[in-house]
Amino acid sequence: MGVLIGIVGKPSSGKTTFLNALCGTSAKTGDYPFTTIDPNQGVGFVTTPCVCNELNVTCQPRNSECIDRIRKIPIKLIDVAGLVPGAYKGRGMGNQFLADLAQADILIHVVDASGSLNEEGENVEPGSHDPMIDISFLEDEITQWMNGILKKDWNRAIRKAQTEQKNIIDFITEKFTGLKITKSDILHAVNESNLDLKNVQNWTDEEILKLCNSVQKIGKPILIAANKIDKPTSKSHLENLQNMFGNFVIPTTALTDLVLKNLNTQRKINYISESGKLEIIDELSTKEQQIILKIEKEILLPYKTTGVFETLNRAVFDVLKLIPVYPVADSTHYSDQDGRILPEVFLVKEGTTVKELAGIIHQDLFKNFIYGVDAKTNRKLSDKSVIKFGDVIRIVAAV
Ligand SMILES: Nc1nc2c(ncn2[C@@H]2O[C@H](COP(=O)(O)OP(=O)(O)OP(=O)(O)O)[C@@H](O)[C@H]2O)c(=O)[nH]1
Ligand SMILES: [Mg+2]
Repeated sequence: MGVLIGIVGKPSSGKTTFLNALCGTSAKTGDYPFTTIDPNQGVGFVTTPCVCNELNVTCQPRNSECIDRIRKIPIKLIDVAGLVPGAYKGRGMGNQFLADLAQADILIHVVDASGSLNEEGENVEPGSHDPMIDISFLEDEITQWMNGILKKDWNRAIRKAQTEQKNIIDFITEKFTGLKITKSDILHAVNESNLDLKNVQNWTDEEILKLCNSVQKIGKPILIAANKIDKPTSKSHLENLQNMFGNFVIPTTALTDLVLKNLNTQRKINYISESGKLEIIDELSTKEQQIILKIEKEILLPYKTTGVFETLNRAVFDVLKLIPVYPVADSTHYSDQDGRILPEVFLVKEGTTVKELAGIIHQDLFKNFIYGVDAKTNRKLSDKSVIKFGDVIRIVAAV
């Protein structure tokens, strides 16, 4: 359970550096393709204003942190091997990494915006490779991977489903079992693809591929981190990407974030990645001073931050549209049974009902659900009431 973010992209685009910057991990990075073979995992965090401010209480978080009334909520990340065209057929590191992404809710595509690597992640004349190509091939690979899963034993499975009079949406959902794709994602994708559910045996290969592309867009959306913006050749590519994909592109420099975090750990600077705030607190070598000056001028002044943290927050709140909710056992004191105030925060999909929240907390609460209580207003909530951003909720269940 919990949110999992997959970091994907061609070799050497900076995926592992991105993970290390976000999670404080020290997984191996390198300027040659396929440095990563087995996936690396880490835990980063997203932030949201904590409800303790509005309620004027001091919270005692257990599954998260609260610093200056900002909740830091942990998020799991997985960084996989570089992806090359034809990976779904086994090229490069092949299909394995696709399986590693099965449990991901969203993918962050780390792109080399400086255009200095070809599709295989090999060095080319800086600026000469168009990152637009990487974006279409990556989406294509994920779609083809899903297509392979859906089409496996397609004709036989369709006949069987029809004899058993199985609902076709259920049938497709089952095909994607284990890929964290829901029935409502499939329904949405089928509707978007204009496919005739009564005529499934006549769907063409092209139509099925189109369906898989919709399933990918809905079930595993991709946010683009235009990385290496510290390199001069990234400027024009970044503009093109932003013109094409708008808000789905975030300018980033993972290496810069990591350099600043390392200096922060050494207590030479105070650096807050979330805001881009930087302050020198100890003597720096001439080389370090030059690095800081360059970063301030070329990154923090024009872009405000290195973009790394923003990518994660945007993935969780803007793309996945998750909202924070604080379950409590005592709605008067906003606490758990032990009197701990606002101990937990959960991230749930917009539109989640109170009863669904009960199920997320514990299956027993779902089974024995009676009603919910909005702790801010003390109002009773029915099973179908929809959770709002920052709600504090008590679930009342039969014991
Ligand atoms: N200039 C610059 N270099 C970067 C940035 N991010 C990563 N790099 C460098 O790019 C190279 C590749 O970084 P990795 O993090 O190993 O890339 P990867 O995508 O994990 O590569 P594979 O595991 O081989 O697929 C390393 O030399 C990094 O230091 C960045 O923002 N700017
Ligand atoms: Mg790597």
